[in-house]
Amino acid sequence: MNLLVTGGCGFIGSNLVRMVLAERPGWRVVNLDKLTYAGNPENLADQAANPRYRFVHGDVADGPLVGELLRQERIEAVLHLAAESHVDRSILSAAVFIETNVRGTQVLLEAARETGVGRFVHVSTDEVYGSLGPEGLFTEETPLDPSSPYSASKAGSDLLALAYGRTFGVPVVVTRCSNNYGPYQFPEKLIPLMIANALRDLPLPVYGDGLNVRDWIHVEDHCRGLLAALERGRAGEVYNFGAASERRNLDIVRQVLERLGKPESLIRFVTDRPGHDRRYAIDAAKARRELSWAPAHRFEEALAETVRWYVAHRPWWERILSGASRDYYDRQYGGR
Ligand code: NAD
Ligand code: TDX
Repeated sequence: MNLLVTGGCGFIGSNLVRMVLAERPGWRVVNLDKLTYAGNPENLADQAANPRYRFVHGDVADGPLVGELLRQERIEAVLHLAAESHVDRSILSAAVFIETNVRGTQVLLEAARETGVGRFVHVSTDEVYGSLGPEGLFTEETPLDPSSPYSASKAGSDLLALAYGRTFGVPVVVTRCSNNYGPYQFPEKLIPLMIANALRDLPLPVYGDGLNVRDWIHVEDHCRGLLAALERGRAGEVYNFGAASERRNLDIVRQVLERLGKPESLIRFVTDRPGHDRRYAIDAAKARRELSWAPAHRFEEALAETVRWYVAHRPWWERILSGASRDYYDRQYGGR
């Protein structure tokens, strides 16, 4: 099988490429990644010499490049992860989210249509459903109601993917997963940011009252779900992934501090994120039933293991934080 992974140098993509190469010995993986601020080839340095792996530096929105790559590599399946992925950045500057997430997805779908790929997994997010109140879960039938430019761009790309399925017969599967955590997550997202700040005795910026709820899933469980969707998903269908691990942000921040032996006085309540969704929670019954998928990690143990990973890989995140992302950090948190 010749597989194209887009965004393979990011957090989920790099975990996924490593898993595929280890667990699907007959597969060849081509990784198309633009190497934005979030793309780090170091995440896959251990695979650079693998003869079944090829990295291509390029933009998913570059039509001629994408078409040529699919033909030249005889791509049979696509796992599309490339995206601008951070809500706060989409609030500061939305245009690139439309360019990559919406237009980039359409360009890939068009190339998949032209070359007749056998499966196209579009990797989306539970954020397209908007916010829940205190009760209830997102199912695949929940209406789309995105709150941020990021989630609106993901909802737009989901609809394009499903439309390419209906209109042109592209065998598309859309997946919507809850918040991921684990190794190689860019230290702008809640868990790695809080670990990196706590380790440097810097303030931990908690938005609003800290009582917003996210439904956490370990990145390996998500990656296994994506493989299951690729291999067993029905074309034209949507599958939610989640691990039934709802936690309040403040409780996670406290757990991180406790694990690191740092004081709660590092917590700083800062201005809330505009349009901040209150609660996400996933009903993953369809994926369990149809894909024979189930998450394997339990949150508290896996969070402890994740904290240990960031402690052991301090040079990895320090290199990232010392670079261009510093400017973003100053813009996002500077006035607070
Ligand atoms: P990430 O920001 O860590 O990685 C994104 C990757 O895409 C980077 O390597 C980046 O260089 C690449 N990229 C960005 N624009 C590109 C372009 N125009 N062309 C080619 N490559 C480009 O993101 P992530 O957290 O790994 O998320 C991956 C996917 O999973 C995204 O589509 C995201 O919406 C989705 N998702 C993420 C989560 C989560 O909790 N992180 C949850 C559900 C869904
Ligand atoms: O500094 C912070 N302080 C804070 O309180 C940051 C960065 C976040 N938060 C809060 C906001 C959210 O309630 O923590 C929660 C999680 O925030 P993020 O890590 O930014 O994730 P979220 O906005 O929930 O989106 C994530 O999950 C779904 C990913 O970034 C998306 O790519 C994915 O689609």
